[in-house]
Amino acid sequence: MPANLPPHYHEAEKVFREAKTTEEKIEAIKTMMAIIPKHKGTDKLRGELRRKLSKLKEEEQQRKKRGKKGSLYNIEREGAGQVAIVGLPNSGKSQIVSALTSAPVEIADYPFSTRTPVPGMMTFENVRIQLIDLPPIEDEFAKSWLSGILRNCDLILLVVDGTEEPAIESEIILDELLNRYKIKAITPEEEEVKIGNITKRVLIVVNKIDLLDSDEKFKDLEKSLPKRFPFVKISAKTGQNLDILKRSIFDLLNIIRIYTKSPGKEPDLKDPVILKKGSTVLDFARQIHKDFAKKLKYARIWGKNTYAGQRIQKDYILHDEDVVELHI
Ligand SMILES: Nc1nc2c(ncn2[C@@H]2O[C@H](COP(=O)(O)OP(=O)(O)OP(=O)(O)O)[C@@H](O)[C@H]2O)c(=O)[nH]1
Ligand SMILES: [Mg+2]
Repeated sequence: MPANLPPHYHEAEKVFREAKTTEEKIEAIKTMMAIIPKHKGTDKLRGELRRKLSKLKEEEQQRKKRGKKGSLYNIEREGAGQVAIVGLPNSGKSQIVSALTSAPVEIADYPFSTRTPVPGMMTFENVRIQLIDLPPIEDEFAKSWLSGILRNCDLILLVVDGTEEPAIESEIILDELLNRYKIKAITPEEEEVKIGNITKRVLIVVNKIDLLDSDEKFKDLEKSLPKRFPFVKISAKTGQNLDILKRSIFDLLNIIRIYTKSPGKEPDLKDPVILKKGSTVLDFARQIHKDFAKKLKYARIWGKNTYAGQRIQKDYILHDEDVVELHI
């Protein structure tokens, strides 16, 4: 470091060292560059400052880009699961979200009416599940942020128009998911894989069945799909089979509801703890409090496969709607 730097410079350097944000750092470096005397002895230092400044500017730009995307289109997860609604234009995606939630979606008889993601909460029994209305899957403008939402969600509803060709539409959407978004659709029986292509469970929703007078198309659908994906046929307009749709969404989320109970008291049936299918008593305790998990000795259970109050060990695998009393 050259010895002949003015005191101002060292002050500016201190500001730089203490700066917390990239913006503050950029300002401090600019000040340092303005103060530093320009001669041979400071050549190296000035070069370093210039490099630092351009790196910081780049960082700042990246951050701004991310911030913009994040604040507009990153949908924060709420409730017991997040479900992305995917399909071709006009298949009724927004109508479905409107029928199941109170989200302010736009429904229109022209294609590409939805341009941005709109989240809404659906209630199934005592759980809330988040649905996200999305633009049509082939919307070029949505590609950059749609990818993030599709990769993040827990389940994809693949909505097809029952009055068109549901089998062909399903194939097109499955292809788009794989080729454009690198998402491999899997059936409930298949294992999720975390390496390579991302895998997601899908539920095919054949919509607008109020306009159909035969079941012919479902036979086609079953026959022509490459795998046996689960499907439900509904009318978002008349509400037909929406209860079945809700139950199917819940089932495919692979979650269970566990109710907590304190000794001698009634269980709290309104506010279940949500866990992944296959979770143990220890996982449940961990979810409630990490100290609980450490101190847990045993638990009692009131469930479908056990007798009332049966004592169970920490590695016992829980089932949907079990009531559990933890003993520490
Ligand atoms: N008869 C009938 N019409 C429906 C049904 N669901 C949706 N529609 C109609 O289909 C048209 C398209 O519905 P939207 O929900 O806007 O379709 P979308 O898939 O969200 O369309 P984009 O946002 O453009 O991709 C509207 O005119 C709806 O009223 C249904 O179950 N039955
Ligand atoms: Mg729409």
